[in-house]
Amino acid sequence: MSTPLEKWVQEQAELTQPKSIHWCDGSEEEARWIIKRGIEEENINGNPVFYRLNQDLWPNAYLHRSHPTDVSRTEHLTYVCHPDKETAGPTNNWMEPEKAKNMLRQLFNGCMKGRTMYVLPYMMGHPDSPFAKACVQITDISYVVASMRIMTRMGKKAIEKIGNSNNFVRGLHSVGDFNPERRFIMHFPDENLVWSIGSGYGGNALLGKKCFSLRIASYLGYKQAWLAEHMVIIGIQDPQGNITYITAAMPSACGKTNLAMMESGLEGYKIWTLGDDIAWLNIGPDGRLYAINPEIGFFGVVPGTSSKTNPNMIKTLKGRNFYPTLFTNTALNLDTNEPWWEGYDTPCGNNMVDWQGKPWDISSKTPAAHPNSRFTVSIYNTPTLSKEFDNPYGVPISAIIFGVRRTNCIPLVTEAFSWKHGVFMGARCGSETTAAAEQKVGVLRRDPMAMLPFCGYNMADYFRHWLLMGTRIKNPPRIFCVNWFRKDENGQFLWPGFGENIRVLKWMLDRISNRIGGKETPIGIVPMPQDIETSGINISSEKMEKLLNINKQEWQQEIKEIKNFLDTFGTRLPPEIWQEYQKLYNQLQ
Ligand code: SAT
Ligand code: MN
Repeated sequence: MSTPLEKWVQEQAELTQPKSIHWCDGSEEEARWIIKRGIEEENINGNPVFYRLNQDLWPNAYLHRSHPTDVSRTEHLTYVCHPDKETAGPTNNWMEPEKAKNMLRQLFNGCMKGRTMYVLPYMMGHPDSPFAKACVQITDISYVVASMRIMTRMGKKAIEKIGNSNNFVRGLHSVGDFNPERRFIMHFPDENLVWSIGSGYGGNALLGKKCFSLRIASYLGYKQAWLAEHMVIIGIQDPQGNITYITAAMPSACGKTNLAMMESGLEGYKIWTLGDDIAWLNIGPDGRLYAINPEIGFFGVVPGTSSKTNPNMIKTLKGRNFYPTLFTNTALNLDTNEPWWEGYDTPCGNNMVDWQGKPWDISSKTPAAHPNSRFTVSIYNTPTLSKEFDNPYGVPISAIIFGVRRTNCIPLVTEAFSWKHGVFMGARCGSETTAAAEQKVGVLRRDPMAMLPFCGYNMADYFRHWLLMGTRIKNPPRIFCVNWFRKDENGQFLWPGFGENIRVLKWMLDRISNRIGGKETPIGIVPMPQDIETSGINISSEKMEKLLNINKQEWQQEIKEIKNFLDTFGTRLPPEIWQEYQKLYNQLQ
C-alpha cells in the first residue's frame, strides 16, 4: 500500500513522464552529487547549470547563469486560483481552478521526458515548532534542488512528519522549455497546492518561499488566526544588553537583507539576525505576538553588497560553508574565477564576462552583473545569527516596521498612534518598483505591508484580519513606517542608510520604553530632529528637518493615490480603514 505522498508523486510522474525519479534526503553527499550533475549533466540553453568558482577564495561557491529571459519574478504570470474571483481580490491575477489546471496539465504533460524528477521533502519552520509545515516539491532541475536545500530544512524529518497523512503542502515545478509564453505560477490555496512551469527563478521556482510561505500561508493564517508576512526578523541589543525583537516589512530589493544583518553604526548597539524575508507571526501562550522565520537561508540581491554596505554578508558568503553558496547571474572574473558585481569591494578585473557569459569591460554600456543577480546562502553561516534562531516558538515581537522606497513625501520615520492606525499606515504604503520583478523600475505603486505581490487572498479581507489580530494580541507591537530613501532637490540621498539606520531603531526602542517623546503630525508621531542620535555622522540639522518634513503639497497628491487604491476594494474594505483615511484627509486640509 502506498502512502498519500507516494501516490501523489506517482501521479505527477505519470503526467510529466521523467526518465527517473530521485527522492532527496538532504544529505551533504547528495548536495555534492546535485552540484556535480548541474556541472556535468544538466544544461540551460546549452550551458551548464553550475560553474565551480575559485574554491580557495569562495569556499563551496558556484555560479549559475539562468535563462536570459528568466531573471526575476513574473507577477503578470502569477495567479491565485480561488474558486471565486472575489476571494482573490483586485490585486491578484485570478483564474478559475479547473480552467487553470486544464491549461497547465497540457504544459506539464510529458515535460520531464528524458529528465530526472527530483522529489524534495522539506519543512518550513523548525521540525519541533508547532507552527512548522511539512511540504513536498517536485522539480526537474539541479539548481532548484540545491537552492531548496540551502533555503529550507530538507530531508527525512519532513517525510516522518507527513507519514501516512494527506497533510502536506504540494508543489509541482518544471522549468519546461523556459519559454515566457508558457510560464505560469499557479496557486490553489484551498488545496495547499502550487503548480509552476517555465521558470527556474527564485520566487517563481523555489516553491517553499513566496508561493507557499507567503501566498498560500497568508490564506492559511487568515483562516487560522496568524499572519504570514514579507518581513525581516531581528533582535536589537542595547548597551545594557537587553534584546528587543522586531520585524520589518519592505518590498523586494529595498534593503531587508542589509537590515537583517546590519553592523551597527552606534557604539553599544548590536543586531542579531533571525530572518531577512519571511516571518510567520503567531500569538503565543502569554498572548504576545511571536515570530519565526520558516526559512534557513538568504536569497538576497547581490549588486551593492560590499564590506561597507553589509560586512556580515561578505563574511557569510566567504565563510567556510557546510551548505554550498550559489551566485545567480553575477559577472565572472576569468583570471581569478571569482564572482564580481557592481558595488563590490574591488574594481572589476581585466578579463571579465557579464552575467550572460559575454565579454564585458568597464566601458560596456550594460551592467556586468544583472541588477537582480542573487546569492543563495545558509543563514547558519552568518556571524550575527541569533541564538534564538532555532527556537521552535520564535521570539516575542515589540515593534513592526513598514518600510518603503520613496524619493519624497514619506519621512524617515513615523510611529502609528495605535494598532488600528498602524494597519492603515501599512495599507496605504506606496513604494518605487525595483528589479526584483519583471517590470519598469522606479515607478510608484501601492504595496500594502510590502505584500502586494504575495498576499494570497483579497487584501480587503487581509486588512480586516490585521485589525482583528490587534484585538487578540496582548500588548500589540508598536507600528512604525520608515523610508531610508528620501532625496534632496539634487537627487542625493538625505540619509546615510545601512549601519546608520540603527539610529532610527534606537529612537524606536526609546519610544517603546517610553524614554522619549515625539511630535504629533497628521500622519503619525515623528521624532523631534534632535531626538535622532547624529553624533559621529555628518548630517546637518537642515537635512534632519528635510528628512522628517511633512510636505502638504506632496501629501495632497499622496492622499489622492491612497483613495484611488482603497476604492478598488469597494464595499469589502473594512470601515476602520476608511475612518483612518478620513481622519488623515481632514487633518491635511
Ligand atoms: O524572488 S524572490 O521572490 O524570492 C525575492 C523577492 O523578490 O523578494
Ligand atoms: Mn522578498
